[in-house]
Order: sequence, then C-alpha cells, then structure tokens
Amino acid sequence: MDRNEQLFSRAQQTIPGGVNSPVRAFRSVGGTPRFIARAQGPHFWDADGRRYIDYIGSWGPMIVGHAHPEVVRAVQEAAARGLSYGAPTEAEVEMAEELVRLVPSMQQVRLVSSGTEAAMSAIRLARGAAGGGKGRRKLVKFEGCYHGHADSLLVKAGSGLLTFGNPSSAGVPAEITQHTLVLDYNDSQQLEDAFRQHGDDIACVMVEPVAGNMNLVRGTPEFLQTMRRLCTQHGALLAFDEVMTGFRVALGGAQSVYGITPDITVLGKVIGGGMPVAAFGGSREVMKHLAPLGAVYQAGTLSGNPVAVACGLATLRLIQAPGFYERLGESTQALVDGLAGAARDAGVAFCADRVGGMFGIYFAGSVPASYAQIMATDKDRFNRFFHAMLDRGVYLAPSAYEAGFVSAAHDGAAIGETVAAARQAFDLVG
Ligand code: KE4
Repeated sequence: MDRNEQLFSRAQQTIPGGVNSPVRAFRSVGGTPRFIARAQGPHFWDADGRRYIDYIGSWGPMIVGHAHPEVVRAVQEAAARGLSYGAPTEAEVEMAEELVRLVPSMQQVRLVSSGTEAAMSAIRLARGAAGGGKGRRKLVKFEGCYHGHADSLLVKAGSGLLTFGNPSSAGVPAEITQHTLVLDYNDSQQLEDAFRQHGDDIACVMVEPVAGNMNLVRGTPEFLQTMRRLCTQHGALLAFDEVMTGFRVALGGAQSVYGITPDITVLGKVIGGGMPVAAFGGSREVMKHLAPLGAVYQAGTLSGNPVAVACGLATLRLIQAPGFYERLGESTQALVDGLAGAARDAGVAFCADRVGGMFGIYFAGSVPASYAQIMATDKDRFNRFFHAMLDRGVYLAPSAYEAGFVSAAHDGAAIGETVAAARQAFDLVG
C-alpha cells in the first residue's frame, strides 16, 4: 500500500469514513483519497510526495493560492500575539468594516466560524425579524442548493410540488423540516405559487445566486429578480448564501453581478482565507434583532478568532489588487475553453462554464440550467475522467456534483498542463 492507502486505512479506525467531511472520502468517484502533506501556489503534494495542480482550493477559500507569503506572515504574527481571547479585538472591527464596505447591502455583520453556522444563524434571524419582528416560520430553499448541515436545511422536496420538506438525513425529526419548502432552482412559477399559498408565513428564501453544490448552475436573472420582488411584496427576507460566490465570482459577490440587493448575505470560505471565518449580515433594521441587542440568540467561542481574522484580512487585501478579478477570470476562461477544445478534438460530449473564478464541467451536450439537467449528465464518464486526470497530476473536485476553483496562482503553465492532461484523459474516457 502507498502512504495514502496506509493513512486512509489508519484514519478509518478513529474517524468515521476516515475523513472529517464526507466529500473528501472519494465515495462518489471511488478510489483512495489523497492525504495532503503540503501546498504552495496552485499545487499540493500528497503523502507519497506526488504533486497535483489543485482545483479545489479547500472548496473555494484559497483564491490567492496556497501558502501565500503575505497571508502566512499575517497568521504567524497574529499567532505570536496569542491564539484566542474570547473578547473583542480591533481586527474584528477591521474585518466587519471591510465586509460592509465591499458588500454594501450589509450595514452590519456578525462573524462566526463556518458557513453552516452563518446560514443557520441567518435563518434564525430571518424567522425572528420577518413580519416586522413578529416572527414567521416558513423557509424556502431550492433542490441542489447546499447551505451547510443545520437540521432545517437537511431536507428533500416534499411528495407534492408545494408540500413541505422531509428529512434528507437520519437524526432530523420531521417536525424540524415541516416548515421548509424545497422548490426547483430557476423555476419562477413555483416561487409565485409558493408565495400565493404561504406568503404571509414565509420568513426567508435562501438561495445560492450561482449554485455551486450541484456542480455550477447559474441562477437566471429572472429567477432571482422574481425572488426579490416576491420577498419584498410579502415581507419575507431574501438571503443570498454567498459562502461560495462571495469574493469568488466578483469582489462584490454574485449580488454585484446580478444587481440584486438581498436582505441578508451569508459569507464564508474566501473571507477566512483558509481559516475558520464566516459571517452573516444585513441592514441595521434586520441585524438589531440579534443578541445582545435583540431577541434572536446566537453566539460562538471562536467567533472572530484573531488568528483566523488575520488570515482573512490578509486575503481580502490581496484580492483588492488592481486587475485581480480580470486576471482570475481570464485564467478560468482559458481553463474551460482549453478543456472544451480538448473534448471536442476527442469527440466527447462535454461542456464547461465559469463565473468569475469558479467553474463547472459537465459530460453533457449543453450547460445544465437545472438540478434535473445536472442529474442527467454522465456521472460515470466524469468519474473516469476524474481518475485519468488525478493519475496525470490534476486534482479536480471528487464528485460530478461539485464546482471547481481557480486561484490567482494558477498561471499559464498550470492551465496548460491541465489541458494537456485532459487531452489524454478525454481519449481514455471515450
Ligand atoms: P461550511 O459549514 O462547510 O463552512 O459551509 C457550508 C456551506 C454553506 N453554503 C454554501 C454555498 C457552501 O458551498 C457551503 C460548503 N460548501 C462545501 C462544498 N460543496 C464544503 C465542502 C465540504 O462539505 O467538505
């Protein structure tokens, strides 16, 4: 056994499935997960010393590349001043000021330690604040969107189109998901029907404006505009989950691309730069309901942790460099064009899409615009492609239903190597 196999076997003795997050176990693609020993720029190295061009980037955070010297130095300096205080710090104020400046739909923001925690807290806040603070119960989400693993979000569509959700995970009582309505992504008519039926009890509509957890699927402008109009009309709060799209598709997130102002924004990933920082924010009118000001409780031992915030602040500084997103977009476009060209030359039904520095690859004739179309893509071909690329030193997301991520460190050489590997891989998948 190589070191990855040895470590995976050993890990499974003391960690369920050998991993601390299920997607890392390679169960969707098969094979042995790679145990990463170190990373630098666009690369990481596994326990056997094999180098990979990394298109996961820790699922989005590593947008400036791995182990960027300015980020590492900021973390080292912060750590030398103490790891955590459980008391407010100036750095958290700097982070909050930076976030509300870059995401003007937010006047105030609360820092937490994960996207799950941010989304869960945002829903509780919406339920407490909606209807002029009288509180509401119903939550609307969309099939294929993921907002972390809070109980009310582990739900699959109800039997009937507009019936409330059923648990999608063991351990979640039906009473918890009975207030969650799961609709089809990009289906405006269902939204209209849902608000017609339940409008006065809908607290929150939560959406990934560009979905990245069913693979990449763009929200249509019409879908998101309908959502905005209906929430305003019925006094529901619109929450944009920008944990993945925030500072990834544009400096101002997807809301700046679509020109839509949500009531609550959920952030994570890039704002921590690889360390546990996430956030949720909105107008003062909404945020005043949050403890210690208001009646909606939320708390966290390591919220605003000074070392993690130092990592995030250094990352936020780097992404504001002139031309950062233009260059990131060009690299990502070069990648998807290169992959599509290689597939075309090999006669493989394949297409790719990208928004900012996140991309989707699909073994299908056209770019999917819905969950159903994603489910119709050729997963088996993807899995064969995944392993052919892995064998050639390119590490893609280990699932046909995840997006990929490019960093500022993915230079022409890395993109070129990736496309060259794909030329061979497409010939193999046939
Ligand atoms: P975390 O609790 O994993 O920090 O964030 C949850 C979350 C919330 N909202 C969106 C839009 C997200 O993409 C995520 C987490 N994304 C996954 C990637 N599919 C994290 C990877 C994993 O689960 O290991």
